[in-house]
Amino acid sequence: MSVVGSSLSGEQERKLLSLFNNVRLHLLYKASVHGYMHQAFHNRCDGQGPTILVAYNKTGFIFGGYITTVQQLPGNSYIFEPEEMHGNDLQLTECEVYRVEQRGDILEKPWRNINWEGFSTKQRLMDYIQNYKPEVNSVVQARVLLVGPVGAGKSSFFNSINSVFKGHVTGPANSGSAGTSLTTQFRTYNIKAGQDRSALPLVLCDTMGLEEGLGAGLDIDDITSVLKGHIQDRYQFNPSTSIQSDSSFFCKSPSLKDRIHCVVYVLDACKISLISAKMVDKFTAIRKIVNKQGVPLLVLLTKVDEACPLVKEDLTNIYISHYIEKMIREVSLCIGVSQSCVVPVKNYSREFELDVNTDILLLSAVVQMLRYTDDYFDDLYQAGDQRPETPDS
Ligand SMILES: Nc1nc2c(ncn2[C@@H]2O[C@H](COP(=O)(O)OP(=O)(O)OP(=O)(O)O)[C@@H](O)[C@H]2O)c(=O)[nH]1
Ligand SMILES: [Mg+2]
Repeated sequence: MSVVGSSLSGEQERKLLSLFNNVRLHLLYKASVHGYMHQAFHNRCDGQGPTILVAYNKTGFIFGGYITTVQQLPGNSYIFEPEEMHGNDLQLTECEVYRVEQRGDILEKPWRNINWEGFSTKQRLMDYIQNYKPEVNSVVQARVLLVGPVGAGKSSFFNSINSVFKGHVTGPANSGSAGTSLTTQFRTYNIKAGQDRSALPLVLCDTMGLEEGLGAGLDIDDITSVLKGHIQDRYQFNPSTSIQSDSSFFCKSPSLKDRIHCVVYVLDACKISLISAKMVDKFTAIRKIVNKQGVPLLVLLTKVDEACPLVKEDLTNIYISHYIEKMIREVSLCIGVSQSCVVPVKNYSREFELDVNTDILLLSAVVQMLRYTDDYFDDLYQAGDQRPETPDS
């Protein structure tokens, strides 16, 4: 693969860098390579954060401008002297756009260790998941509940894990964008793996998205029923009322295998700073219910690719990205969990083919879910209590 090089000389680059404080430049777009088209420019430069545009003309002038976001372009104007700026020559010989990266954007040491050794790591994680056995004889599958705001990536997470075990990207669970939750039913998904396509010892339970308002989105009382194992697959959630005990989807006497063993809050990394106080209140209310049932809680931070350009460019930057590390700290404060409970992932959203690093991150998240499930069973036995036999406690 050929690397696209800058047209700036070393001296010119140093001069440009001296206008900033401790930054480095990353070439995103070069017109002679990527094309002079509007679309090519926006495809490569939108959503990249602060950028600098450098234009070269026939007369030998090098000029340009700095903006914090490409979307900011229309409407912004400043006064300059054309003769001084570009010698009245707008016939460009080249045009480049660089992302301006603060040197502090990248941490010197990863804040969490992960082995990016490609297929061997992926296989090891898949083997761990396939061979997982809950520590209780009466239970063969860990039951993990995904809850979170509308559009956070709950259904996409199931689709992504299913894809990893299928060998290519699939999309059985409805995922996409709508004003309200696209998922309206309670779904309990099995994932098939291995040559005999047997079910993994894991069931991912997908729910309707949470919404701020009362009577909108997933009903909090329904979460209690799901946790206790009362709600069955394909129950149609009703935001204005919780499930009734005479519903055909209501299981009157669930056992330990029907209960939820691990709860996962799914949050969109791009929207952490936008989470409203009302949504935080909802999280707190759910957390109380989850704690009361003695179920461990994990937080899945999705869309890390959209949140951080360094991660979008290369997923293995995730644990050296200063921005993602900051995000994890914010999430842990907002939800009130330790940072080790927050797991970042990138779901498959538009790809056809699998990518090994995406898979490693996704599978690592599942391994955490299984470890937390073990904690749930450990806790049951250590407490010596009879919770499994008395699901209504
Ligand atoms: N780039 C990117 N897009 C994602 C990621 N996860 C989900 N998406 C996209 O986000 C949108 C919403 O994802 P869903 O999986 O439908 O979200 P959900 O939480 O199930 O939403 P509801 O069922 O509506 O509550 C879809 O367009 C996905 O393709 C991710 O990690 N990265
Ligand atoms: Mg969904």
